[in-house]
Amino acid sequence: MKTGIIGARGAGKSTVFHALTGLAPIPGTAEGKNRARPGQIKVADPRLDFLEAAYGSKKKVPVELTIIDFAPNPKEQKEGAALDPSLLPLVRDMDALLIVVPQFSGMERDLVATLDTIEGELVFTDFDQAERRLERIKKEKGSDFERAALQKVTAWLEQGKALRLLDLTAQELQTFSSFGFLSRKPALIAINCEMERAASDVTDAERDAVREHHLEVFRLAAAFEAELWELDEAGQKEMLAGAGLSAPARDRLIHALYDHLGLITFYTAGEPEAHAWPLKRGESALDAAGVIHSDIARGFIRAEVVSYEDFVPLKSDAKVREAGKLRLEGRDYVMRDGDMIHVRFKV
Ligand SMILES: Nc1nc2c(ncn2[C@@H]2O[C@H](COP(=O)(O)OP(=O)(O)OP(=O)(O)O)[C@@H](O)[C@H]2O)c(=O)[nH]1
Ligand SMILES: [Mg+2]
Repeated sequence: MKTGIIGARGAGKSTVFHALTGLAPIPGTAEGKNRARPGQIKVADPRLDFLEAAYGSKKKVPVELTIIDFAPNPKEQKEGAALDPSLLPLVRDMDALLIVVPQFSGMERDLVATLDTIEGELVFTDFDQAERRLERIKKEKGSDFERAALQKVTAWLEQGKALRLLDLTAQELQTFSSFGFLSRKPALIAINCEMERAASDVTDAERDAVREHHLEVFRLAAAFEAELWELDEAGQKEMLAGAGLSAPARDRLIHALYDHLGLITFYTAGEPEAHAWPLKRGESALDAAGVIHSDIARGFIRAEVVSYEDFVPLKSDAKVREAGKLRLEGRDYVMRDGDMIHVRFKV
């Protein structure tokens, strides 16, 4: 899961990255691969802590989400634009976007207007890409399906609408799988504000405007939260409470990402390690096996599943079996949030 941060020059993208990952921005101009800097957020998970304790696991492996900070070239990124075009190949590779809208002293931008501008930019970028592709395959034999799909897409984009809002068939999605259309990516809006306003709610009008685009929005005070990394846990709690916040922004971001991307968590737990894994809602036991290891998916025989709720009062595999709470499931079983799974497989 890779989420890339975009937004206007100086909107506070690198400060948001620092706030979320604890990694300070690299000074100076970056080049090549270094223009995309990854940072990890470990997802805090009380269920995983419980499993670690119940099994006496030697190791705990939480879900990690990857956040990417890009280094835009000020000569390439136009004033007010959310993207440096020379970064496009890197941004197309993201699973989701985090769009930073600045509302701190010295840089106040109206949410709705900024969102409209950025959406327009994403739509135009996709339109341009689709048009170029159409031009290239215009006379190619055997490209009828792709041509028709691209025409459907360009007709939609021409109306200024994001691809997020367009129904595409499974086959069309397959055709576009390597395109990385920007206006199709799930995106979260992060309003980067001063500490005093971090705890205030997004207004109904703002939320409605955002939802119209099928997006989600939350507030954070990036500069304030970046400073938290210098304190111990107790100090952080105190600082957050002082600002009227119950949790750091990274927790709120994770919840928003999980909701917005339709993710669930499943577990593999035992004495060696207690491991949490992310999965898309609706995916199967076979998909889950593939997330763990491709060999396990290839040799899949069946899955032994117990739900976390059933495990909690029993606290051991033996008791789970005794109580008849262990289920045998096939490859098509649709995984549920909190499932603990043991895959039987042969290679
Ligand atoms: N007061 C305040 N200042 C901030 C906040 N976030 C960022 N800034 C300031 O805004 C300036 C730009 O922040 P960056 O995080 O470098 O912005 P950026 O979007 O990464 O900038 P580019 O990568 O150059 O486009 C810096 O001087 C930050 O200190 C904030 O929440 N509050
Ligand atoms: Mg930056």
